[in-house]
This record gives sequence, structure tokens and C-alpha cells, in this order.
Amino acid sequence: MTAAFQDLRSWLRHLEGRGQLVRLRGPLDLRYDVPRLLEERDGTSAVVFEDADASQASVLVGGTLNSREQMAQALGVETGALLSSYLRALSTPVAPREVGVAEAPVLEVEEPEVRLDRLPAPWHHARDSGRFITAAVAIVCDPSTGTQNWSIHRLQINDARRVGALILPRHLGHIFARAEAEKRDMPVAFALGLPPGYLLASQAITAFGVDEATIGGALLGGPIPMVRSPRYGILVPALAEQLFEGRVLAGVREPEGPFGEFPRTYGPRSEKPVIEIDAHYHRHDPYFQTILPASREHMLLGAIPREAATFRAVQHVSPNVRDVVLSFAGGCRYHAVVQMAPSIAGEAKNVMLAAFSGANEIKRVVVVDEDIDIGDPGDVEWAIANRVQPHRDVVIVEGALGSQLDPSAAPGGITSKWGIDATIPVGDDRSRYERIRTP
Ligand SMILES: Cc1cc2nc3c(=O)[nH]c(=O)nc-3n(C[C@H](O)[C@H](O)[C@H](O)COP(=O)(O)O)c2cc1C
Ligand SMILES: [Mn+2]
Repeated sequence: MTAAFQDLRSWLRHLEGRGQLVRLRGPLDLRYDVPRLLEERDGTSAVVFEDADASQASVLVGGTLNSREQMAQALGVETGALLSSYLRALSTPVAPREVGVAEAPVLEVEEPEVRLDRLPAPWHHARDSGRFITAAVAIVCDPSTGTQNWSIHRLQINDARRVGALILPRHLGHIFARAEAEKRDMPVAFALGLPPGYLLASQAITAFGVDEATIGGALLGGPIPMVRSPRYGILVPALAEQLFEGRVLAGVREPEGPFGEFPRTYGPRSEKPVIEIDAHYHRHDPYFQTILPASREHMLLGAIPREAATFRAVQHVSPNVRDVVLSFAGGCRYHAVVQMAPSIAGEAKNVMLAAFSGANEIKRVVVVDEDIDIGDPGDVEWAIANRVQPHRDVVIVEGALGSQLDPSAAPGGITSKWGIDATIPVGDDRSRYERIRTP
């Protein structure tokens, strides 16, 4: 077991040492070359584009997280302990440590002028509306609780100083709605260029008012060093590659999208909030990080926090749950599989109902027995084929909140949810369900 990685550069060195990072030289087109090269290496290696940025201001890097194994290495734990360490982090938060400017490489350089149009942000998918920043962690302070909130939002580069953002109805959306009701612009800091542990913390499913930086501290085994941002006094990761400060403008909406998203469909064009960027800081020779939407990286960042939140929810109704997985085909968000060993009739259905509350986007829950490999979609289908009577085992809940990015959902992301109890009914003769095997 190694130590957790505290900044992007040390993580990239680790990947390079293991042959899981490639460096590409020569001018590459941000629209036609970069996303294809990222897609080709998706799931295997990170890609550093040495010369993709014509202005040479920063070095583009993508695909920095490719597997559960890499995720575990980034946190300094065994792969099998990912879920348990995330659960532990949720229950034992560690407050960040405030440091001064001298200990904050992210403030080494201040750009004299904000020029978002010069950033090497790629054009990711064919029908996207433009170039997007996809790996920036938005940090805001909620005046009602006095705590900060972390989340990632795609940012469409509108011009040199403005971006458009998709803000789905979660914590950041809630904080912005209150600011807007009071006709206040909302100060925001964007930390860009972070190692997997920080990105994973930003995706935590928590109660409102929990600072994701404290989950990050727990995940990384010690307080995260954070520095006050010069303009708005927001605490930001001192070891990030780049920092942008700005305001989400109250009462302003401009067209944003379409944008290729994690379900492998396009999120539609619509009027969305606008952020004006007031200041740009970075390290010397900074990396510019991008996350290719719908890549393994995007999927895994969604999966692990949701698996942990779902595990927590089902633990409250049963001591017999073993594991939870969100499938890749379901975008690591929509389709959950829960593995358990039911001991009494009805237990699996209660577990299913609890799993729906693990995360809003969960649309289907399948509950299976311990002998099913929940990481193998074929094995899960085998359980459904052989252990399910739909009239008895399928539950449908109508009119729930799902994902706005699900093209089949009604406006606002309203969706039906369904659960399938694919466990052998308690009390049935189990030998009838036994899997054949050769002697
Ligand atoms: C690469 C990536 C891109 C994301 N883009 C968006 C986005 O554009 N809009 C959004 O609302 N959520 C997006 N998310 C999900 C949120 O960051 C995530 O749900 C977060 O936990 C929300 O935090 P909050 O509940 O504190 O607001 C993205 C996640 C990842 C990993
Ligand atoms: Mn939050």
C-alpha cells in the first residue's frame, strides 16, 4: 500500500512509472485530434499533449483515471477496499488545513488578463456547441450554513471571460437559487488540475451542508491544504494546477449545449446560468486537465460515491447486504445491482426500496443473491432469467426525480423507477436454482 496522491503532478509521475501515461508531441487539433486520441486510450492510459496548446501557456492532460485499480492506488488502498474506505471517509470527515500563499503553488502566477478563449479546452464530441472545461471543481460558500460546497460542472467557453454552466438540482443549484432569489451574484472558485482523490471527494453524495473537502481529507488520509482565494476569500486546494475566480450572475441565462454526456447521448441546448470569470491564477508550467465525457474516468467518478451512498442506505434496512455496483452500460448512475443474502421474506424488497434513495439518478435496482457476480452484467441477466417472476418480483414507482440527461425522462428529469428482486424466495427449495458445473 502506498500513500495517497495529493497533487496531479505526482499522480502523473506515478502513472508514467507504471507505463500508464503516454506523451504526444506535435501540434494537435483540439477538435479533431485530441478527443479521438483520448477515446483510443480510454481505460488504459493518461495522455499528455505536449504541444496541443498553441499559446504554450499550459500542457493539456486527459484520461488521468482509467480503472478501479488506479482509483485505489490514488487513494493508497487495496482495490477491494475502495467501497469500505469511501464509506469510512463519509463517516469520519477530516477538516482542511488553511495554509498561506507561500505554501500555495496554485497562486504562483496571476494572469494579467483573463483569456478563457486561449485555454486548451478540447471540443469533445461531434455535436457539442463548442469547447468545454470539464474537470474544474466549483467551490462556493453557502451563507446559510457557513460551509463550502464542491461539485464539477461542464463549462462552455462563451467568450474570453464568460462560461455557461449546467447546474442540475443538487447542492450548488440550491445555493445559487437562494442567491438569485435575493438578486445576488454568487462568488465561485474553480480549481482545475487535481488528482483522483480530490475529484472523487467532489462527487460525494452527502447531506446539504457537508463540505466535500472534509471527505477529501478523510479519503487522502490527512487534512487537505487550502488557501484563501485572493479576490473572494474562498478556501481552495493549494496544490491545484489552476484557479479561476468568478461570479454566477443572478438573473442571467444564455444558450448552452448541446453537449455529449455520460449516457452517451447529447444533453440539449437551453438557456443556462452564466459565470463571469474575474481572475486566473496557476502554477508555473501548469497542466490543463480535461475529462472526456462518457469516458471511464467520468463513469468511475460517478460510480464510487454513488455505490457508497447506496450501500449506506441499504445497510440501514438489512445487515445482509454484501456489495453494490453501478453498471457501465447504465452510465455508472442509472442501474444499480445489490448483492445480499436474504434471511427473511420481504427483506430483498425493502433493500430495493432503500437503494432507490442512494442517489437521485438511480433508475433501476436489481437485487441478487451472493452467488451472482455483480460485476458481470451477463451473470446478473442470468439471475433475472432464472429467479424472477415479474408479477411478483418487479416494483415500479412512478413520478420520481431521476436524471435530466435521460432522454426518456419527462421535463425536469421526472421518471419511473423499477426494481427487480432476483433473489431466490426465502423458503424455496434452493437446489432447483443451483448452477450446473462439470465435475
Ligand atoms: C466529469 C464530471 C462532469 C460533471 N458535470 C456536471 C454538470 O455539468 N452539471 C451538474 O449538475 N453536475 C455535473 N457533474 C456531477 C456533479 O459534479 C456531482 O453530482 C456533484 O456531487 C454534485 O455536488 P453537489 O450535490 O454538492 O452540488 C459532473 C460530474 C463529473 C465527474
Ligand atoms: Mn455538496
